[in-house]
Formats: sequence, structure tokens, C-alpha cells
Amino acid sequence: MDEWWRTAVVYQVYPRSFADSDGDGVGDLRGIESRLDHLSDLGVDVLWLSPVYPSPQDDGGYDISDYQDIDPAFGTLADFDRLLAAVHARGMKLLMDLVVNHTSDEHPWFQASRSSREDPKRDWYWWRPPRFGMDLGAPGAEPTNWGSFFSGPAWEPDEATGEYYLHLFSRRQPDLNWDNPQVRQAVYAMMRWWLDRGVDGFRMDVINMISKDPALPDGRVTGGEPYADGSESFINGPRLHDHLQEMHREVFAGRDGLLTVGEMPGVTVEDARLFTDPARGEVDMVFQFEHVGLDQGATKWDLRALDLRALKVSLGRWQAGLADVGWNSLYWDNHDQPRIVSRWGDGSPLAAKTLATLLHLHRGTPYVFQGEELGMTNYPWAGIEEFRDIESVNHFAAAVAAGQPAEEVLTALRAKSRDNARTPMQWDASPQAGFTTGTPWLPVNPDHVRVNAAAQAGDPDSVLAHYRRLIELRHTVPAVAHGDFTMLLPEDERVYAFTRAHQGVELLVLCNVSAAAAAVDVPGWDAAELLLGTHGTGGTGELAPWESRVLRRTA
Ligand code: TEU
Repeated sequence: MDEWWRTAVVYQVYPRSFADSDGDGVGDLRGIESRLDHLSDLGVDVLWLSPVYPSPQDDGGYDISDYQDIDPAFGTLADFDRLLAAVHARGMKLLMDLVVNHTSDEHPWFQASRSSREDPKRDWYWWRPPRFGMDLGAPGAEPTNWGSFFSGPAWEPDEATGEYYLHLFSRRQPDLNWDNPQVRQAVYAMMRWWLDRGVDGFRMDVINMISKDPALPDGRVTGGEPYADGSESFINGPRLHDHLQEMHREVFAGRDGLLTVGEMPGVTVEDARLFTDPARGEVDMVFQFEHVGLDQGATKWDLRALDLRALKVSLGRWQAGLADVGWNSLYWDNHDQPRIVSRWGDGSPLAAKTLATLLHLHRGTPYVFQGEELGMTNYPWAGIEEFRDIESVNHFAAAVAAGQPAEEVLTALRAKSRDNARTPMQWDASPQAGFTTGTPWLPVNPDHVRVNAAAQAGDPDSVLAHYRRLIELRHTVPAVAHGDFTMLLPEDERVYAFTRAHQGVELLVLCNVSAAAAAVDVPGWDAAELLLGTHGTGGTGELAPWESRVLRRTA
């Protein structure tokens, strides 16, 4: 089997915020094409595009109204074909975002479905009458007590036909009914259409939510929340493996050189082994969420400090769990996460490098989110009016309505809002950071005067140069891609240390994830070669604040 992605690094572009070619303040496909040298210089193998399909943009394009076209804000299908050819000409591959747990409410499938109870597409979505004989829209008449991920109930009343439809995300993102075989065939046909056009695979949005328990039982009510958590009924649902295997047979079988990655909130390492076991024919790798949940309480807005020992337990378990069967994906940032250098670092270039070293020396396929390779930071949000993300805006309204002080809610948004990832890419020090000549749809981070691609391009000490070396190590040192992983110093609260071993070559990775100097004692490495280090210092003695080292020795 061709598992080329075991040595690959993926770069994620969030098209709205990457590069704007026409000055309307929104990034576009021609903008991306004009910046492909940045990706080739970095050395990445794959470009993953967040959604570029026609969309009302209720959820940043994750609400799709036509799966087989390009949103005019981003360009045309001809622009897409040009971009794809340019990506391939540079020896890179292109992944599309596949968002098929739900469509936009403006998708023709949903328009038909909502038009009447007798419409042939009625059953393509989850329609249910009000319960207990109550009136549509009456409090408590929702078919289940589930809350949506974006605040409020997961059911929307629809006056025209007197029933509710299910939406796990916004009310403008109705959930498709994957139990209906016509839905599945329509999705597979669409996927084949993109593969025939030349794309190299898919990142599959919340793909472990497509199978729901058809009984739709109520969820458990957790303390203080107005709506219940229904996830037991839709995370890794009853027919999920069947659906993924069918998709594999119908779409991927007989095609080579592809990559599939399933985004799976709530997935366990035991599940992930099944999803990514090549013999089962499901997906190549999954995005799991355990590590990005370590700095929260009951919800992402309930802020907690990261305990480095817990990160070791978590990532270490995933490394061990997928060592023989399956494969890991590795990520810090994406369009849903705050910036790692602000989150678990101190915002400095040094912290950005060390957090990058930590992640990129693990076994798995690393994903770099635009700007992460520059050490881009969270935005200094002044007030609620600056946020655009539906999750943030809805959460603020709901939390304040429930009596939480606005300033407290803002503190959580500043730390965790998805908009932190979505501010424009920082190309240079000019007023709009080289992102647009117009007014950007989200403000440019004022730190772009220091943190930008142009300033780092020729600087061997830059975060960008560090990422380039990490990617090169994965391509040139087989132990980085293939080596066995062993966690060291599990009790150390500041130093994250591990070894990788492959065919007589051993690597030792030491990362000081703290602002204080830290002593380390790992015997036998003093004569080892320094492959990469933030300070140019070898050996194992004391690590400076935020210092990291990668050492190599041969048995
Ligand atoms: O995200 C799924 C998901 O469960 C979370 O990351 C969620 O978006 C949120 O951050 C919870 O706090 C995927 C996409 O990546 C996200 O952008 C979409 O909004 C969502 O699905 C719906 O398509």
C-alpha cells in the first residue's frame, strides 16, 4: 500500500484569511495561488483548503449550499483548476474539506426537504414533530433536549410544515440523514467528481457524527446548562464504521496517492485504531481532540492552566496506541483553535519554536495552520463587537443572558475564540500586513509589524526557518517519520522529553516548556550530535527558558 503520507507534512489554508487578490478584504483562490512559493519554500507536501464552496458563510464556509462549485467571493471553478495545477506543478497535493454531516439551509436538498412533508427529499434530513403533543415552538417541545454546539437547542421549528429539524451546529446547518442510502450515494458521487477533477483527498469535517442513534434519546443534563449533551447518540454512532467502509469502497478503492483524514471530536485511541487500521478500509488518520481539551473544565470556555504532565500522558497514550496499527495526525493550531504560542507559550518566537519541535518530533503526520510557522499570536480583542465567529458571538449572548459578567465571558473569548486563528495572514509589515489592499474582514493583528513572513524569510534564526528545518528533518531523517516513540521524565512539570528509535539510530528530544531554566539528566547523550536546537547548545545539562534540542546518536 502507498502510505506516502507517513513522511508528509500538511499545510492548512483558511481561504478567507490567507491572501486577497482583488482588494475586497476577503482572501481568494488567486491570492492563494500567488503565495504558493511560501508553501514550497517551507517544504510542505500537501495543501488542505478549508471550504471554498458556495456558502452563506454563516459558519465560515462550513455551511455549504452547493458542493460542486466555488463561492464567487473566492473565485471560480476555472480559478480552482489553475490553483490545483499550480499546486501539482510544485509537486504538492491538494486536500478539499468535505463537510457532509450537514449542509447549509440554502442547499437545494434542504430547500426541497423543507418544502413539504411529502417531498422525496424529506427524509434526507432529520425531521420530527413537537413532542408530548405540544405546540411547535413551545418551550420543551423540541424532539430531544440536546443543545447545539453553537448555543441554544439543536432543533429548529419550521412553521411551513409544522416540524423541527436537527442541527448539531448552527440553525443554518441542518444535519443530513446518513441512514438514507440516497444521501450517501449523492455524497459519494460528489466526492468522485472532485477526485476526477484531480484533488488528492479530503479532510472530513465531524465525520464521526454522521451516524445518529435513530431512537434519538434524550441526553444527560449537565450542571447548570440549559440544554443536554446528546453526543452519546451521535459521536461514533451505530453505523459509522459501515458508512466509512462503504465510502471507501465507493469512492477511494482503486485510486492511489490519496489522503483521507477524519475530524473526530470525542474519538478515543481505541476507536482511532479501528478507524485508521488500513486493513479495515476507513480513513488514513483522524484528528483527535484530547490534547486540546486539557486546558479546559466542563466546556472550552472554562479556562484551566495546562499541566505538562497531563499532555505527556495524553500524547504518550496516542503514540503508544497507534504504534503498531493505525496512524496519528499531529496538530496544535487550526481554524478552530487559538494560537499555540499564546495558548501554551509566552507569545515569543522562542516558545513558538520549542512548541513546534515538541509536536513535529512525534510520530504521525504534522499539520501546520497558516501563520503558525511565523509564530502568529492571539489577537488583542478589545470588545465583543470585534468578533465574527458564530460560536463566539452566540456564546457571548447566551452567557451574558444567563447572568455571567460580560468581562468574564470576554476573558474566555480572548483565550479560546476561533477568531484568534482567523485574523489575516501576516505577509509583511505594511498596514494590512500584505493580506489585502482593502479593508480586511477581520482586523490584522497589530504585532504584524514584527511577526511577518517577509521579515523572517531571510533570517536563519526565525520561527519560519525553524519550521523549515523541522519539515526537512521529517523528510530526511527516517527516525523522525518512522521511529518508535518512548516518553521520558513523565513527572517533570517543565521539560517534555522523549526518544525516537529506528534501525540503530536514536533521537533524543528535550523541550523546556517553561520560562525558567530547567536541569535535565538523561545519561549517555553527551557525545551525541545536535541535529537541531534553539540555542545551538548540545548535550543534556541545563536547558535555558523555552530551549529545545534534538540530539542524534547511533547505536
Ligand atoms: O468543527 C467541529 C468541532 O467539533 C469543533 O471544533 C467546533 O467547531 C468548535 O470549535 C467547538 O468548540 C468542525 C469545523 O472544523 C468547524 O469550523 C465547524 O464550525 C464545525 O465542524 C461545523 O461544520
